[in-house]
Amino acid sequence: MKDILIEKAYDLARERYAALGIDTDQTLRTLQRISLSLHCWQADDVTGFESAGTLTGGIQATGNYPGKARNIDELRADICKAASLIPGIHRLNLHEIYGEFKGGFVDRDQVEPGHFEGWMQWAQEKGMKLDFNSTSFSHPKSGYLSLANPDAGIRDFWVEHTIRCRAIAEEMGRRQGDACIMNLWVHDGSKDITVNRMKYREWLKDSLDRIFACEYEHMKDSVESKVFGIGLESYTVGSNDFYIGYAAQHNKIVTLDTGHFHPTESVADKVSSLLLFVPELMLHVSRPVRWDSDHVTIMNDETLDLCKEIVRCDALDRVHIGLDYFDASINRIGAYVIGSRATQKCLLQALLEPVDTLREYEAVGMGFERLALLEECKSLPWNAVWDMFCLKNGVPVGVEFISVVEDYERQELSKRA
Ligand code: RNT
Ligand code: ZN
Repeated sequence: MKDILIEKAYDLARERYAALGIDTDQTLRTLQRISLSLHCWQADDVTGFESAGTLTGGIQATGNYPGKARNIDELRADICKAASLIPGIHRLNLHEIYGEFKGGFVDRDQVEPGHFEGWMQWAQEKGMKLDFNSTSFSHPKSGYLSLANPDAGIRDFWVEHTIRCRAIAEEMGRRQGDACIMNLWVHDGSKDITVNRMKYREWLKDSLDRIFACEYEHMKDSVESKVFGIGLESYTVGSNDFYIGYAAQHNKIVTLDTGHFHPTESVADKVSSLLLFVPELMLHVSRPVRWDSDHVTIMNDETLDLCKEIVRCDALDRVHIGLDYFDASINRIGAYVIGSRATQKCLLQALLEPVDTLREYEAVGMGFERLALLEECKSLPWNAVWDMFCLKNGVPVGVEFISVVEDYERQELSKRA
């Protein structure tokens, strides 16, 4: 699209929004400051570089579209390509199984910051900050239970793993001069009716207490619940209630994965409640289709509502926005770009909301006016502001990124067996 057309459309949009008291120039500056935490695992279907084993832990990447990243170099190239099509400066969210093990096998209770030295250097060169995750799945000792395993030896193994992951996150945070968030999600659960639900939760709580015993300065802990995993349908040790209680008591960040709740539950509505009791939130923005399917995030009502709640709570500095989906059925770089840009479009619309006026209406019971304005906001020219954001950031505007992804597929991805 011609720059002049984008500028003209933006000027008109600026006036439309100004009439409602919204300064779009300011909005662009605010959006510029929001970094997404891009999940490294979309490029290779959550495989990582530890072993070529299968994905376990109740999660699944479905599809076999060609071009999956097979090694660190390919993964890094893919992430750079995706990042070049997403406006703004973003973070990278790594899992422990993405360490640089240089052909050797490093078990999870042996991992060290040195295995991420290459990532830390690479991230610094690229101007990307890192977040981190311990990895309980895809390992012979995973079974159905890791940190909540009745076998003390297995619990100790995973406690040691997670303690080491926190030390890695601390090193990442120290080096990048900005806290690294380490997310803890374990798949622990049971396929069938469980009659000692309390016992496993006691073990999980005890393991967490041991893991968090050491205080760090440059990393922050977040804990992620879910409803159920595949093969673990009847009981999840780390449920929502469990982690909300734990996080509130221990001042930890709660991770809200948008696929980890009952399908009609509003994740957006959790933001204001949680922020009264826990310091910060981490999001795993995803798209559940009938279950925690991890479809590519799109600009749907759920994501829009979530972003609006963050802005309405004035909580942009307390909510970290990560993505978590893994679609192996389409071009994986395209999947990154679609999901990231969709999340940013939702944030933009949230920032463009005339919330002061809406709140004035609400305060005096002007329900019709509030609903009318909310409806009108949906068709205001936010897309002209979005196009300007892309233009200013030097990334393709509108559909232009599609052909860039196609070229990359022809030149790079198609050569991967
Ligand atoms: C699984 C959780 C978890 C993982 C990633 C790979 O249901 O959402 O966050 O998707 O850590
Ligand atoms: Zn998640």
